Amino acid sequence: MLILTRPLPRRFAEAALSRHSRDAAPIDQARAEAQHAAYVAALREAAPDAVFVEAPAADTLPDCVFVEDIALAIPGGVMFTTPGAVSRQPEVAGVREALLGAGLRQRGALSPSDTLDGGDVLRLGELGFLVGRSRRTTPGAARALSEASGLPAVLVPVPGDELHLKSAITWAGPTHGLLCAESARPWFESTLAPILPGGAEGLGGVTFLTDALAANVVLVHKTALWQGEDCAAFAALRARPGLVWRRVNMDELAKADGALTCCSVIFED
Ligand code: CIR
Repeated sequence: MLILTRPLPRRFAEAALSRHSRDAAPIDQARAEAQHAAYVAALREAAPDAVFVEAPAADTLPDCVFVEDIALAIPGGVMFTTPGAVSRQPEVAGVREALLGAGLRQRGALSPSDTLDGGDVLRLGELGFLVGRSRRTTPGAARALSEASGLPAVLVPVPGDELHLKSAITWAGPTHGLLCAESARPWFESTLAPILPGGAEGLGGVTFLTDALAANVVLVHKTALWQGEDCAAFAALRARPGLVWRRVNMDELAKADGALTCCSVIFED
């Protein structure tokens, strides 16, 4: 296993893209750095066998901590994206250098007319990928991902005004199933469930969570990292056997629309 992260840039608090008003939600840089460090430490504890690769610090790229948007783990290697926000496109060079330097093989490529944020790519094991059609990700990107990975990549509109698909839904594996924001339940039932091969049941079912932030979990080996507000449905899900749940808090990064999956890329093979 190889896990990619990137240091929180010094200008994160002042300059990261954010859909929140900075007056209402100013970011505390020191607190964000501490939260990010604790997140990386939790990943290290969950995967003591993993090789950790840190892309070079880049203080001129305020969103570069969100490496998920830049590199996709696919069978046999890595596919690099062209992120949908122009200001984020220079992030790719440092991530590429770090991952190819660590020995990963580059697979596939987007056409120049396509963009893709990894936050829109949800891997569902051997079933392949769901790809969110968002403001950041174009339909052609799903075709390129399917070609590069040899797996199906099914395009699905993102719910409501979510930034990314994984802002509303992630998968905690076959024992715990899909975690979906309660606010996205109508979207799930009308749009997503009908196109899931085998339905939600084939993926271990779905649990709706009152806090959308909590619906974004990182699964590494048998540990699931989670954050946000708890609710009865979530507590019941965590009581199921099969995973160790570890709570981390990245609420400073959430002010810049970052959730847990955004800050790492996990290459399993
Ligand atoms: C952005 O707007 O691109 C960043 N401020 C947040 C990116 C979050 N990434 C993710 O959900 N995968």
